[in-house]
Amino acid sequence: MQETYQPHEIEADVQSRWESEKTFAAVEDPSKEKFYCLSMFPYPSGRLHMGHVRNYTIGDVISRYQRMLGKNVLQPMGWDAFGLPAENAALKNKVPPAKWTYENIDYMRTQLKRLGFAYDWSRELATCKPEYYRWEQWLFTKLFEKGLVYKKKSMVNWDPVDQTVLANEQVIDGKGWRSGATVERREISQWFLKITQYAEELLQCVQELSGWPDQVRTMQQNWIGRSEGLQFSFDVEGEGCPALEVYTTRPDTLMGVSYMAVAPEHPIASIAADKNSEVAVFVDKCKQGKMAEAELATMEKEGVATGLYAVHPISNEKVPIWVANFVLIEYGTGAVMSVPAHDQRDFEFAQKYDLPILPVVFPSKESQQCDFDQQAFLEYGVLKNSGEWDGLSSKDAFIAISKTIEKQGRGERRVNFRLRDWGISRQRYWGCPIPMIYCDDCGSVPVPEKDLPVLLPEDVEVTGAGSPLGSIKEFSEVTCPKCNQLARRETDTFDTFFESSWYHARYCCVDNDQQMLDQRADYWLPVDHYIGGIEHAVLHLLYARFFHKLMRDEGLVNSNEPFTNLLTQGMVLKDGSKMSKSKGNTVDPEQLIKKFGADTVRLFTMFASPPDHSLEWVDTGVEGAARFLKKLWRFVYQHMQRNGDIANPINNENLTAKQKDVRNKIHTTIQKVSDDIGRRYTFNTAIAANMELLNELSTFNEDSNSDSAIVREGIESIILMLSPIVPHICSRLWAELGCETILEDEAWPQADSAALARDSIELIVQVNGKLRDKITVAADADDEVIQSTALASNKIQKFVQDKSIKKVVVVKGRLVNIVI
Ligand code: ANZ
Ligand code: ZN
Repeated sequence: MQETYQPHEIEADVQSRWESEKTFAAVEDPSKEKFYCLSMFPYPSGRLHMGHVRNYTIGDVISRYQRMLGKNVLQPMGWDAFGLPAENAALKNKVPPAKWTYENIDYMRTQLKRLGFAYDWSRELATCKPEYYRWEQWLFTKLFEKGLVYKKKSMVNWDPVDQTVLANEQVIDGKGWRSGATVERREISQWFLKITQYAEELLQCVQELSGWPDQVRTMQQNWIGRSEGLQFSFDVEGEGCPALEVYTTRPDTLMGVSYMAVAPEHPIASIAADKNSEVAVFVDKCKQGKMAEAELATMEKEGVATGLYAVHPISNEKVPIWVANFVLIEYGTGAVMSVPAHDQRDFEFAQKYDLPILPVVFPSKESQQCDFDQQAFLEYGVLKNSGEWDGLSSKDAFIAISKTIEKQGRGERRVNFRLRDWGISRQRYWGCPIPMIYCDDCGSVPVPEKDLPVLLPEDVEVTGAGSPLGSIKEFSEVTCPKCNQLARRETDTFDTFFESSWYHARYCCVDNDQQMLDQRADYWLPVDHYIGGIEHAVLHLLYARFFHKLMRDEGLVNSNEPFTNLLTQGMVLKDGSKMSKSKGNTVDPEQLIKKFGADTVRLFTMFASPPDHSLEWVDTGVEGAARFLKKLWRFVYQHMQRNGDIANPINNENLTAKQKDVRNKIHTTIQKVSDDIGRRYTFNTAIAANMELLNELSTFNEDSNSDSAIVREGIESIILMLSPIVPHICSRLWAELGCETILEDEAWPQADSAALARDSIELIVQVNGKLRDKITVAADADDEVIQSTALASNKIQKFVQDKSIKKVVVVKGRLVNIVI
């Protein structure tokens, strides 16, 4: 054994053994319990960053630990390879996006291998390859046949100078990122997937995802946003004006309506704009600014009166109709009945424009408070100022008022979801072509199965002015599959969330070129543990859950949900802010690996904080991790110098007190670390416990063969326990110890109960504070055992006899006091 720790030599050697022996190739074996561990695959941006390293180390620790528990583990890796950055890079460097992407993949693959992750590389996939995306094209055509796909007009960001559609992230302060031109909103026709048809099931199943963080479950629920309410119409005064349909979750507040508000895109706004220039100006202004939903909550509420009036369905009074920027055209009916006394947005708007505030719901409990001059009262309560409904609770009034409106034939109660259908068309080049053909006679025709995949031409020049696909005749000019006349191919591509929605399933059978999925998917799925960033808590996870259900309904998988357990890692920070290129505070993992080796980098990222917390990067922390590995190495080296690779058996009976103490430490550490890694996922405390154990072993002199046997037991335990985290050094040390097995085939260590039980100890027993006896119990006996041992003593029995016992106080390690 070498005297000094040489990480680079060791890591290269161990990795080449893993590769040549295919140590981590996963083979389906129905006789073994499977464990599918998946880390979110990276976008091949060029280089790994610390966030990747941390995420993938977490996944690797879980995978390797599960393998040691005897599970049949699958841990795959691949590339989320389509997307905008490739197009931007192409523009900048004049290389085709495909070339840029493939080069990045090669580079990052080498980096991942250098970190020693236990991936089954034979299952690697890249979503930009036809072997992959052909199957999502195929599924899309199936969904089209099922009516789960449709086309409708929807708004995009239009750059009038570059003549191109911009992604949201390409619009900076309302201007095109390249041209600087003011971005316009344009309506164009796009494809949608009917995710709303699965809204109820997606919501229901969230409740069963007990292996997910509560925070993520709540975010999913809020995004789906189920609400129960009443949808009904108000008549509108004036000739030719259609009735105004609204959706409300608070029909109990109907008598408090003081105005109506419609979205700027609502037909009534257009009617008013034709007659009234002030309305027209306002509507135009609203259409320009694109509005993220988050902004809506905080933005200044603005509006303008249309001059039109609705008629209240109960009081028959005139209610003014306003156009307001806080009403969304996409939600509900794009119009609301405004009740300023009970809705905060309506309240602020009413104050600003001096509209009446009519309270109709009042507190029913003392704990509730209201001050209608200050703010809206949002809670349920008791009705007043509401005629025949006065005195009813909000709940009862909800039903009673809804019934009245339903009887009038104005509408009905219904369930609404915030969730919108998923717009999947992107006017981008570097994505999966949407497999549709437009024919003048036949309309939209899906590409027949025999013509799939629709190949994306890879050797193209990107100019920034629109997608190049439109001008490539060989791509866009086709014959109609139905009538054979000249037709046009769709030149839009899928939203890249499409690819990441089903890669978890494809890993199970990447080599199948006949089918999207086969029965191997049902062996591995669902994913047992999924690890990734919190930034994917809503969209990616929702789309992947949706796709899983689509695939299930297509008979491709038999599970309902894709991910049983979810771990969302925290951010990697430096100097208190997120590591990012734009802030210039990144730490390059490659440099660190060059300097210290992969194990040190892995150790530090796991030691610095628990995985779901943010990690504050400190350079000295990495050095500390390197020092610990050196110390471990030296300790094993010294033991080997004294003792060689002899492994003597240990007989727990014949040990000295000191020896028993050390064994006890070893085995309590095994217990703790098993819990830290297996249940709590606190790898930092697992590492700390091993450091402590190593310290304890270091203070113990090896004076006899049985001393050495115990030290060796300690060393073996540390190596096994740290092997998921720092696999290279552990693998080598294991071999140095002369073990015949390879470390990767070893089982997780089990705590020895004989070693866990401490020696017996003596306790004083008092009755009413007076010493009456002494008892002997096991050192780790719990209070119950101590109490019953004390009460069973003959001497004590004499004092207690038939008197009733008020209480028994146990002072750990010292005494028992019985109060009678
Ligand atoms: C009257 C009312 C009175 C409302 C009241 C609330 C409180 P959720 O729960 O998210 O479904 N609303 C409906 N459509 C809207 C749109 N397109 N843009 C903006 N707001 C809209 O919210 C439903 C409530 O949000 C509806 O109930 C409506 O305001 C508003 F004391 O109607 B409510
Ligand atoms: Zn045709």
